[in-house]
Amino acid sequence: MTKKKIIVFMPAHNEEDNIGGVIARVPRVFHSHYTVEVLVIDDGSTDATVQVARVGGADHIVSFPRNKGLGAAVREGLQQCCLLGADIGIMIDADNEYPPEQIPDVLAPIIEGRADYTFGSRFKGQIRGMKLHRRLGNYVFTLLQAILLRRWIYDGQSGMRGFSREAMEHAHIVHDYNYAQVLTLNLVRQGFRLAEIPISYQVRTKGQSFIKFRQYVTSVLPAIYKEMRSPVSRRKHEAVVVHEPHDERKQVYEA
Ligand SMILES: Nc1nc2c(ncn2[C@@H]2O[C@H](COP(=O)(O)OP(=O)(O)O)[C@@H](O)[C@H]2O)c(=O)[nH]1
Ligand SMILES: [Mg+2]
Repeated sequence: MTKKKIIVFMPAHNEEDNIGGVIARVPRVFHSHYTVEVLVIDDGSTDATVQVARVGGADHIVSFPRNKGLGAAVREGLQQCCLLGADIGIMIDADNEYPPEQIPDVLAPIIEGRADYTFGSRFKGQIRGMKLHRRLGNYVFTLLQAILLRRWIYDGQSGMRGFSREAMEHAHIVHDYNYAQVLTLNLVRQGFRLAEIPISYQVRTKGQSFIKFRQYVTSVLPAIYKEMRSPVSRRKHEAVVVHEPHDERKQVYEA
């Protein structure tokens, strides 16, 4: 039997201190029907990110000659996954904040055909080291998405997300600066099924966050407006949020 393919992709900008550790922690064999490959989207890094990724075992590296932004990098990651023949894609930040060991958990609802788009959810799981202002910012932007979608979500800014092939093919990211909110608004509005899986998160100990409050707010809010104004055609599924209970065995589906 020919195996299907999972591609784990990482947007990275100057992550030489972290990316090697993330790649090393990606589980390469966890499902008998799937192979696992690692793709790095290097967004014009000026440090040794590319060399560290290559030595660390990345199967594919795509480099932008100049920094374009995280939204552009994730858009490229989704397109490359399709070009490389992935049946499932999962993005994870290259800064060692999210747990690669939980990739199988985050992908389980997609592998089992219960969801098309998944988050590793920090706020349903465990968070270490997040500052109060970041926590509040996350609550506000998550609440805004919940209101716009009229559905409860827990972690609208997660940097660990899984995608079915169909979701990758149809995802649209309206701005280059970021993807977090507009991607969810876009996919859920199209009717893709979202599931959130609790994960544990540890704020980075090396390198620094790219987020600057003023730039973030003035970029993200207009992009959310633009996304909500753009028409989407709905998929065959009714959009539902599948809340994953901590015990995987007792699944509860909420329409
Ligand atoms: N493509 C791209 N990725 C970036 C940029 N800045 C940061 N990243 C990556 O995006 C991910 C999340 O960035 P980070 O700065 O940690 O954001 P935070 O976790 O929300 O504080 C990491 O993998 C970074 O390497 C950028 O300008 N372009
Ligand atoms: Mg980070």
